[in-house]
Amino acid sequence: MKSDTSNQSCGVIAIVGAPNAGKSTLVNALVGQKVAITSPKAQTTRTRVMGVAIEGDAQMVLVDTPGIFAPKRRLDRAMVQAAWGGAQGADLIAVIVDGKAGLGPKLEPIMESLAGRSERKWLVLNKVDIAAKDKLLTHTQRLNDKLVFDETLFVSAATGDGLPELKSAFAAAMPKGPWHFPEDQVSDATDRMLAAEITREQLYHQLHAELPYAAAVHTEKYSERDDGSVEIHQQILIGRPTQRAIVLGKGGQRLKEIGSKARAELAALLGVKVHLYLHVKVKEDWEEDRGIYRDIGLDWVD
Ligand SMILES: Nc1nc2c(ncn2[C@@H]2O[C@H](COP(=O)(O)OP(=O)(O)OP(=O)(O)O)[C@@H](O)[C@H]2O)c(=O)[nH]1
Ligand SMILES: [Mg+2]
Repeated sequence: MKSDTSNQSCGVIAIVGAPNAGKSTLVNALVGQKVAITSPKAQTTRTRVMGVAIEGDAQMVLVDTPGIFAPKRRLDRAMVQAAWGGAQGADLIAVIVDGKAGLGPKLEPIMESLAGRSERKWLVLNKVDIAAKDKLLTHTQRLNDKLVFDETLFVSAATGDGLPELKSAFAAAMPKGPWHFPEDQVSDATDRMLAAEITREQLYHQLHAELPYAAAVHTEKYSERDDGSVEIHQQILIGRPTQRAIVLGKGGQRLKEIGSKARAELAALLGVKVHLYLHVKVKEDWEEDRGIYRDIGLDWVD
């Protein structure tokens, strides 16, 4: 913590929006390090993750949330609850919108729910690198007609375009007060949680179709060896026996590749050598298992 705290400011910014808008990519870019996993598939983020960004004397606690969508399964309902819970009591709600997609059926209900909330709301149009300028302006107009935003900003979380401006604006909006987190802390997730998420990200990146939605990663053992390296044992939980062959791949090659990519990335993030052991387990009702929800960091919803 800095010795002179009198000039410090600190606040919570809730990052909400439809699935796939680029919320997690944006949080990682603002923090300057991966704290949340991302993928081209919708509904990647399952729980609330806090990323901590610093600019001058301001500390910003960015709450990345699961994309809010129409919940059907128990897992979906728990994710939606985590998303809205993340917005609770925030100093600022930043609504992240895919600048190419604009106001679609997935965003409409979110805008309606936001209308009733008293927090300050900012509009962040993301993906300006792939959105046509005239479309962006039309989207912005329509969104501002729906809801009064205090600010509208344009960024590309992928290329970094507009991010310095967004970060400065966020920093300036933070209330005076001491920092919540030590200077070197980038997220509220434990290394154990991060490890499970990094493996799950590889499932999203390396497997196609619907499988990643049907899978979860459960850490069975996480321990430090005497030489400082960490040993991690994880189960990849899948819902159906037929999915086992997909995760394993020919001769077990796919699982090996998932493990090797996840291990390398974790080692880089944690700064230590990592021994990662993965195995696939069929658990048809994992979505009804309270223990898994605790693992993921979600509250059980009835
Ligand atoms: N071209 C482009 N792609 C982006 C940008 N930001 C994010 N993406 C891509 O959009 C996809 C979704 O990004 P995520 O950060 O996982 O989106 P999210 O909003 O967190 O999604 P959920 O967690 O599923 O709600 C990924 O393939 C990203 O690489 C951007 O500024 N430009
Ligand atoms: Mg996400």
